[in-house]
Amino acid sequence: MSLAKEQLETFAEQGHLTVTGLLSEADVDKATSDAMAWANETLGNITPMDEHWYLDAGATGRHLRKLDDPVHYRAIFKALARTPLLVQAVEQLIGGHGVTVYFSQIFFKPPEGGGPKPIHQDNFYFGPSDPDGMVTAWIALDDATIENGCLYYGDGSHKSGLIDHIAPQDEPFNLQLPAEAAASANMTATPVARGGISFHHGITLHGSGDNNSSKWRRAVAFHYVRNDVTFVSPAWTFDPEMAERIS
Ligand SMILES: O=C(O)CCC(=O)C(=O)O
Repeated sequence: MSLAKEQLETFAEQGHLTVTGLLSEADVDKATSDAMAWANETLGNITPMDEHWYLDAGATGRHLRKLDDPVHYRAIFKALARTPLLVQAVEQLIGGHGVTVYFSQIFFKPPEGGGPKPIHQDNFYFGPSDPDGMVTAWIALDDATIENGCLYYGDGSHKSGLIDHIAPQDEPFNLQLPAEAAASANMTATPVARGGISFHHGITLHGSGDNNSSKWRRAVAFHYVRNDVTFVSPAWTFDPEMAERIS
């Protein structure tokens, strides 16, 4: 068991939990280097159509804002998602009947202007049959601070259910709470040290700020689902071929 009873209680109460010590520094180093190598390869080949979706509009210079499905495409991330202590923690949080990484994403948030991620709920994107059957493990590849755009969470917001999201015309890739709901959400900054993991429930409100610093704020998110869960009301179509069964 990698999580203590108090940690499970915190997750149940707050809808998120930050944990350190589940990953080795060497594994985080390897993941960060591989993320940058993949980003550079991608930047060399990106199609004009994908530019709008994947480039960070706020950044100084030409940088990606994200890349999808590292667990499917990159051996290092596939291995990272199988780290035994991490998988044990996930199974404690969503149940021990086997889990799959349904989707995964690297968030780059480059220095000097990397853009924000508006407030949203992951379950709005995925629409799982059991709202408690998914958890995101968000892994800090750099120290995530208020200055470089750490996550913000609505503490306890997973108890209030899903809210309808909108897809703004200029950024349809950022499904998000309508302005009024976002303005009234009570969000708490949650800095995470490099290598730390912030787990969040699929309904927990979360988002992140701009990167106003000279440092990167890179992170990878593994969206784990319990194997008996189906997707009954997704906002988007996710390619099931990208899913990687873990246990
Ligand atoms: O890293 C970010 O800024 C956003 C992360 C996120 O939305 C997620 O992990 O679900």
